Amino acid sequence: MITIAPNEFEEENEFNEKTRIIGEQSYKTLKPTLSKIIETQTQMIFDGKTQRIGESKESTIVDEFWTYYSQFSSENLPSEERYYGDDSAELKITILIRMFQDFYLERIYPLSFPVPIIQKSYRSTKNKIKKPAKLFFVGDTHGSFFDTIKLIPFFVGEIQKGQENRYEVKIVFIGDFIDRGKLDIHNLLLLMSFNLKFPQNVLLLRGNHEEISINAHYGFGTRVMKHFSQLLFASFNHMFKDLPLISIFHCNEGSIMCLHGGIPIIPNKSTGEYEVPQLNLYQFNNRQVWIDEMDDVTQQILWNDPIRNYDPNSGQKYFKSRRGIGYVFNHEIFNAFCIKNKVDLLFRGHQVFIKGYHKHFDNRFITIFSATNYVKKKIDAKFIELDSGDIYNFKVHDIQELTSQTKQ
Ligand SMILES: [Mn+2]
Repeated sequence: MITIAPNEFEEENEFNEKTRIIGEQSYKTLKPTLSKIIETQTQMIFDGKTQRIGESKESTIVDEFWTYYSQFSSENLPSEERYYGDDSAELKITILIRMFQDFYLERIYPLSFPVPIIQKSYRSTKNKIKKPAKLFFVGDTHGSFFDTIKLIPFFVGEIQKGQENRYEVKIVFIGDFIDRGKLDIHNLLLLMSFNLKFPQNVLLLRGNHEEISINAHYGFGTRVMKHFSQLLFASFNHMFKDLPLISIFHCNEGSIMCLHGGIPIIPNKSTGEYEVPQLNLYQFNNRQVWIDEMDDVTQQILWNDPIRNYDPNSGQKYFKSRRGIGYVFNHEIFNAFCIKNKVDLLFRGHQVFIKGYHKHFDNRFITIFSATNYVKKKIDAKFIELDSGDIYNFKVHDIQELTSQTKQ
């Protein structure tokens, strides 16, 4: 038996019997409401009433949210109790959710496409001086509106620089936008508006908190029910299921993958050995509101972690996670996954590190954490900047060093 050094920042038992029961109850309670949402949406598609971003008057809703959130800064935060327009807030949020869901279902990947992977290629130029793209990766924000409000004006500036100097700018938020921090509804609405305002530049991936048994238990659900309704809580969770799990950027030097948790493992129960899935062949059952209806691979992409203090003499390559769901995996599993899926560099969130990031496995598996306050812990929150022509020399930015400013 090897001893693993205790890690006070690991989310021990984050998923437990209590969360499973709460999740199951919430899911069962919301099921009729969820069916109604699906029915209404399907009818709208049949009636030809779906409207794309930029083609409808509803797009002014995005501008309204965008303008509303522009008044806030780290020094002037919105109240947990007040929402845009108050009386009309729920209706407007519902429209925003619907537009956001359409963005992922229609524009990013079509309804018939089973694998929620977003692929982007930057192989077009071999000239390193002409930079084809700048990529930014943000880890868990967990309702830390205080930090998000600093990040977004910085990114708006970067998008403008990209337009002026003709290179692409992609910003990926790697899940866990809600729970923990009290301003999580605001945090999510701001990120959704940012995504819809700059649809060519911004991507939001699903985290393990964008699932009902977790967000019914860790704060978001309680807040949505208190300030709004069960219907809105159902609408949010119906939308979360359509967020993509993975984004891949193919660059000259190699491919970069982003996902929330970790490498999925298919254990062979009789031999103790394992396989790693080839993701584009794997039959996903990922678009599920509730964790127990997801396939194993999807669950693990959202929940797995790397082993931190690995003893190579132990012979064991993976363990059941102390989080209560999923596995922790070693370097060998990461390498096998990278070979099978042609990945060279991977960025993920999910784990808290006091310095805001951690490089694992020969600096090829990188954890980012992007909230300065996390359950009463002070974190040196970080985000990553990467040039697609020079992927291994990425910059690690300190969120505290960004100044809070009003958006133009
Ligand atoms: Mn997480």
